[in-house]
Amino acid sequence: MAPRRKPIGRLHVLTDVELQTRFSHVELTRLAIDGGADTVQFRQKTGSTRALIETAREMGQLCARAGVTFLVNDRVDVAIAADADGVHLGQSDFPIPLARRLLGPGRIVGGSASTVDEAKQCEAEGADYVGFGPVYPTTSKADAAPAGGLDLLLRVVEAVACPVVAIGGIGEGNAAAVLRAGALGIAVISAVCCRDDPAQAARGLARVLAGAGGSRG
Ligand code: TZP
Ligand code: MG
Repeated sequence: MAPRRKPIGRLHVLTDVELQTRFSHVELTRLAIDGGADTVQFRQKTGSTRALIETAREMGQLCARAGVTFLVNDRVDVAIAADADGVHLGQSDFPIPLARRLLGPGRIVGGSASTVDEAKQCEAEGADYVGFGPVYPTTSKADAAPAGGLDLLLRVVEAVACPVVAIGGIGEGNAAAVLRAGALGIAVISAVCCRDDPAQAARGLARVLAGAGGSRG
């Protein structure tokens, strides 16, 4: 298959149907795209593999039609089956080098880090970007590390050459500060998925990103 690396994107919306139950993953994908998200990440920790693949395929089609990058959290198998643009892998997920071997250079492999050392390791293992967080306190991830704040984000940005996407407690009020610290972009769950109007919420974040201009990512 020809390489077709999509952009990593600056506004990653992680879809979640546990913190909220009004919208499905597919509906959240539509709303996020409508609001200007340039990356959608399918994040679902439970359910049958078949159901995950089915949902991922639907999400991927919506994203492809809109020119939006589509990533799958944790599951390299689901990403491959759904022809996703890439995966996002945590510290205890599928190893980054193996994911790269399976996905090739044309797909995105992102890695989670909550320390400078983890970020360096993600990059050394071949990650295309580092998802650093939590930057701010969050209740959206049960086993999240303590919030690292802007200082640690800044150190991570300086420690790696690859782009850093910041996550954890980010919303319209603090997104600009995160970008000023050098993040390429932001990844959010509750600031979009748990809002009354997720599309409108995404639009607000997209505006902050547009206002912040380019980045050091
Ligand atoms: N990884 C680090 S913090 C976090 C993840 C998945 C949760 C982010 O959720 P929110 O609601 O944007 O704080
Ligand atoms: Mg994970």
